[in-house]
Amino acid sequence: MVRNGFNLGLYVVTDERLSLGRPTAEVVAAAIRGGADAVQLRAKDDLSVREQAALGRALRALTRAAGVLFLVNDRADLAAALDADGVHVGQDDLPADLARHIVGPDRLVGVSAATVEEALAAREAGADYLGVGPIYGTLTKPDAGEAVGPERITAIKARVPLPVVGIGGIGRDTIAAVMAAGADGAAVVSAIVGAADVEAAARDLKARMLAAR
Ligand code: TZP
Ligand code: MG
Repeated sequence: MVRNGFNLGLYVVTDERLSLGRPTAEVVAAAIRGGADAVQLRAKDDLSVREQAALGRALRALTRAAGVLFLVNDRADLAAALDADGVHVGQDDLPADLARHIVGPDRLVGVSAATVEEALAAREAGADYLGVGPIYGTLTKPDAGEAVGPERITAIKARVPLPVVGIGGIGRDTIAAVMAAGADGAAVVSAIVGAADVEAAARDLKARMLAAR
């Protein structure tokens, strides 16, 4: 059961709009070749649920074949229907306890937390891991709020016994600081899906992450 031990490591989050016109399944396949440990399907208003379902089936097949974790952003129903490894919810989505109700006891529920208070509440509601950020400024999520800096990871790890991935503005120049602050992994959108060479970008970030761990 995935909740008994999981490594989010280099956690790639999809964004069709940043993928330079390349199909997301191809981008994800390249990121996996480069060493991605987890993939999150994140499609905001750019894809209908039907389109998300079709893409989700393709990503589930790719990740399963590679032994890579597969999570779905926001939609617990889609995560369960696709037999994903988990769902990731934000502060405006289903709370973790209700997401758990849909995905069941065996799948991961990840929660976005920007503060120690949000992290404690997420743990109380049954979260399995936290996405903490935005660590640095990012153009990818315009409503992400103020950058909290890597020190927020350290503060949350000191109070909340859950795995933490940093997110927001993480790339080749910042991933080491995120890991040094105590993160268990790093979630990356633009620095991977928007790279000219996705596989090389993932490989470089993975090496920097492992060196800093
Ligand atoms: N949540 C907080 S920041 C962010 C999300 C989804 C976007 C991070 O994107 P990038 O391109 O890695 O800065
Ligand atoms: Mg959300």
